[in-house]
Amino acid sequence: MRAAVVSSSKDKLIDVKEMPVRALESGEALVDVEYCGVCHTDLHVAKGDFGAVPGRVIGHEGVGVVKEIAADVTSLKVGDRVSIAWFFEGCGTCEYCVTGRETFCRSAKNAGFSVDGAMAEQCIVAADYAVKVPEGLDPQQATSITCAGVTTYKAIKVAAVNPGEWMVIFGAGGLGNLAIQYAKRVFNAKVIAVDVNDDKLELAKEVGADLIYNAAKLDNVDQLIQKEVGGAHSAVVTAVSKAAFNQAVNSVRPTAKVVNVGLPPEKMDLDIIKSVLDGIEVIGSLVGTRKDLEEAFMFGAEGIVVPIVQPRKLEEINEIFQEMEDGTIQGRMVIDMSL
Ligand code: 8ID
Ligand code: ZN
Repeated sequence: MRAAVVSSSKDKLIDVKEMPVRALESGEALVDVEYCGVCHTDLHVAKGDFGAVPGRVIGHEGVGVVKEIAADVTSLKVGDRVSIAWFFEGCGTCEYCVTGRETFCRSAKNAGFSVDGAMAEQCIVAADYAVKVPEGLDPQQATSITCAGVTTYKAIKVAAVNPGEWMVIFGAGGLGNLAIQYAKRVFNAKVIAVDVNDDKLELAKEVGADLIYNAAKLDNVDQLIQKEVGGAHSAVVTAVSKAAFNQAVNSVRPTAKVVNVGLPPEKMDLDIIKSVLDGIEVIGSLVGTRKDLEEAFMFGAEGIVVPIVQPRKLEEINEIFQEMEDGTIQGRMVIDMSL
């Protein structure tokens, strides 16, 4: 099978090459991958931001059809359409797994990082962890919900926003565009989008943002948000820049939750006095559970949330990463394995 593999050469991030497919073991299923979205996390993995993983097949916004199951698998059958997400498998027995916090399982496996992922013609999954894609949801759009959608849907739950409250979303890229849609159309919040790129902000407006700010053109976005709405009730930060995390804390009103989602390999500055006097909570949020993904898919299947996707060839992965670095992608690029 053809696969996108983290390169060990310094000249490029990814090698597209032939890989063998091993035999299935207990509890596993073999999936013929149809599509796989390109998440900024794949770029972090390829660059070694979480530790070098040369030889690893990347990809965790995978969607495909089950081709084969191990003899003991009962949760999937041949022909089912399933997703391949970053949360690939948990231990199933630890305090996190048994209390609805399975993504924090200390021995969780992550597709495209600690185990081979979905940016390949075929992928072996842990059958009980491969969430089914519902009927009526376009498989290409489903890829975006498999990571960008579920991650932002979950982050908004963590932010505990109430209907009619202001939520500020930093970063209007692959995750941010869906964060705006979930915040607006599912949680009924009023949404402020902040990005450094006018095209992304235009698209943010089209999908429902009430207010948009370009942080590259205005150097006091946080103060503008304080002036305009009295500070947001909560913030979700998907930007890949420390500056946005700092601005988020300064954009919210007292007792707000600031939910950290983006993964720039940097440290944020947190004013201790402000955090205490204003009762600000800063919380990390990591993808979503299988149940969160099932819910996030449902809003896609019902047409309430509509991912913006563009099909690309597997061989274009290095160019797509360059476009991601340059900030020129609108919505999500999706590898179409049939191209
Ligand atoms: O579970 C998680 N927490 C999780 C799941 C999936 C992805 C976290 N992530 C992480 C990714 O690893 C990445 O660090 O979320 C981040 C965003 O992923 P993405 O949405 O896939 O990336 P993108 O499409 O490149 O969008 C990033 C946006 O941030 C904007 C860019 O213009 C782009 O639209 N941005 C940047 I870079 N600097 C900004 C700034 N200072 C900014 N927006 C506002 N202010
Ligand atoms: Zn992702």
